[in-house]
Amino acid sequence: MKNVFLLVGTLLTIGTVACGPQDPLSDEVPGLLTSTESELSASNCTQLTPTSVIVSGSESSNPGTNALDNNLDTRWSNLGKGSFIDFDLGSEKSVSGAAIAWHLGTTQINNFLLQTTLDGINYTQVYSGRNSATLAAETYTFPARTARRLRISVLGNNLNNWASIAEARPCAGSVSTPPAASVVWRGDFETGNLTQWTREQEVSADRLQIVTSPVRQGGYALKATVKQGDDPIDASGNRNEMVRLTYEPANSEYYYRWSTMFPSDFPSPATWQLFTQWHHTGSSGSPPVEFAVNNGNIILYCRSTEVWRTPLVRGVWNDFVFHVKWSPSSSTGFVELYHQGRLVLPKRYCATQFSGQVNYLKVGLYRNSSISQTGVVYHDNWLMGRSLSDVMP
Ligand SMILES: [Ca+2]
Ligand SMILES: [Ca+2]
Repeated sequence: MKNVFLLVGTLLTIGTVACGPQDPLSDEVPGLLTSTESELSASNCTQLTPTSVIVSGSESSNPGTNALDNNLDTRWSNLGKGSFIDFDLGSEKSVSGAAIAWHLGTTQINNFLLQTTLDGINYTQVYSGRNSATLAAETYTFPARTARRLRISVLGNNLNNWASIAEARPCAGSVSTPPAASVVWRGDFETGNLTQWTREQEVSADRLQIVTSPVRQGGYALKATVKQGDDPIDASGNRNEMVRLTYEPANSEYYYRWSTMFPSDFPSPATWQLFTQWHHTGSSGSPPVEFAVNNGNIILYCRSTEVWRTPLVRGVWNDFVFHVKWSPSSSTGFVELYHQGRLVLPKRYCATQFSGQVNYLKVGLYRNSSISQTGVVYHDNWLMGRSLSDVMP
């Protein structure tokens, strides 16, 4: 698709009427300045039409509006490193780049910066680079951000200190939704590795693997494997687990989302196997909050008391949304659980911490050492937030 620079139909505000010296190169390459449609096109740019433009200065014959007149034969020019042209978007908009057709771009290779601002005072540099040797418009991109103005600052070129731009436009950005401020952590494995987590507890790297199938979300999930005898931390039971040091403070309240799949051959004898737990920072006693499989059921324990169970269904993703108030007090702390999109456990008060301790998250598989069959569990889409809307699909 061709994006031709659009003619600007509105009256533009120009910040200068200064008369500077003439660009010594402006007449050196006659014949190269004839506009063609292909030269006016800018790929990878959904052009925004500025409502006004200001410049740091300009030759009287080459004002800033010349960079917006849809004509490659006209240009904005100013002498001096740091000369800038600055476009007002009229309101705050998402921008992700600038398309620029440089005057004499085949011979003048410019060093330039792109900056954006919300308030017109504080500018953030979002790009720095050089143009290719071309008269055609080039698009220079950066991660989408919200801005009121886009500034192009020219720091000289390979031949002189003139800034000369035939046409330029800001490019619209489609802002990828950033995590809401209340999302405090993602552990969805979409980095393609384990780096979202604090550390691993595994006997070897084949026990906690990133896989591309099955996945519940995105392109990657975690495959946790436990074989009899796996004991990476010289403790009771067999395990391989991811650790996230969440350290939720007493009286804090969080929402968690994740999905777990037990494959069709997952063993579930009549003994405990934890797949998600909030472990206390102390070393003795059972973790305050545990999700387990035992004898064909998924069971949630709070301080070792069963508070919910459902039959284990293998080969499907179990989607959990878990709401916890962390407290060592059984009248203050609570758990609340959604499973497969339904509220299955309304607020249930229980002590979710030990007094004087905090908890941290462990995900993978941790089971009674008597189980001989290899166990595999898949985990994906972990997210920790402060509100239900953070974690609900
Ligand atoms: Ca022009
Ligand atoms: Ca994922």
